[in-house]
Amino acid sequence: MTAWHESTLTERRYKMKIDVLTLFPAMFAGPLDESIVKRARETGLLDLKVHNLRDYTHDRHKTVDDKPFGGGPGMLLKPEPIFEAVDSLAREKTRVILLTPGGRTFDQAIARELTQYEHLLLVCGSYEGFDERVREHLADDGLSIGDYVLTNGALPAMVVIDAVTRLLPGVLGDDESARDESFSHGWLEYPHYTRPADFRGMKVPEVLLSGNHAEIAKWRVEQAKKRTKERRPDLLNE
Ligand code: 21W
Repeated sequence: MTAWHESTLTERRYKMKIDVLTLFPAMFAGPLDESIVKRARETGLLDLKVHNLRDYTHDRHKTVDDKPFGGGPGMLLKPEPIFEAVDSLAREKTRVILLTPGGRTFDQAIARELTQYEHLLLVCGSYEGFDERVREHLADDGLSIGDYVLTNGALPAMVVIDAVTRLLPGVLGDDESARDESFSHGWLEYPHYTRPADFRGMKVPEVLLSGNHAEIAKWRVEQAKKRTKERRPDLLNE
């Protein structure tokens, strides 16, 4: 089978579009202009644009928040600017995702799932969060990155973008991708060492210097299991 057939049949879709809606667009300068995400953007595999929610207001003060009906502390994001922004940015195939503490907890399986969409619109939470009508009528999904309290959804959006981008076809080299697959079997990684074999009296385990590849493979599996049992027993029952 020729290379031409291969690439035709494996149906690799190139270029993902990600739009981000946030009150803090300046936070996104830096993390997404470095490393692998930078390369993905430069090679055209990722088309990323960050939009300021305030640009979708119409009043003089660019108001994006208001008090909750029924009382209580804090402010909520008003629905109008968010609906207007999503109406203007979303297209037929857009997946609209809220970054919100009450969302599904983001993990590697969700990252893989998100690579299947050609357009993501990430809407960052701020203040006490969203008016429920945004959740109910505008969003396709909601994501949290874990059980800790952040100031807003910008860092979570960057975490999602980073994790999804490196999974897009063509973003990692063949080497990196293959390595990645071999480590996604649910255990923590075994210990790694590089030269020197003796650094300030701290020695690399003898087996790794032995050249016995069967022994090395066995040692690595044992170490990975031991580590996982000690540090992440939750991974063993999945
Ligand atoms: C933090 C908004 C707390 C609202 C108890 C019940 C997006 C986030 C965010 C923020 C509250 C994510 C309250 C992990 C995060 C985010 C800002 C709610 C009142 N307390 N993933 N209700 N952690 N955070 N506070 O904080 O928008 S994804």
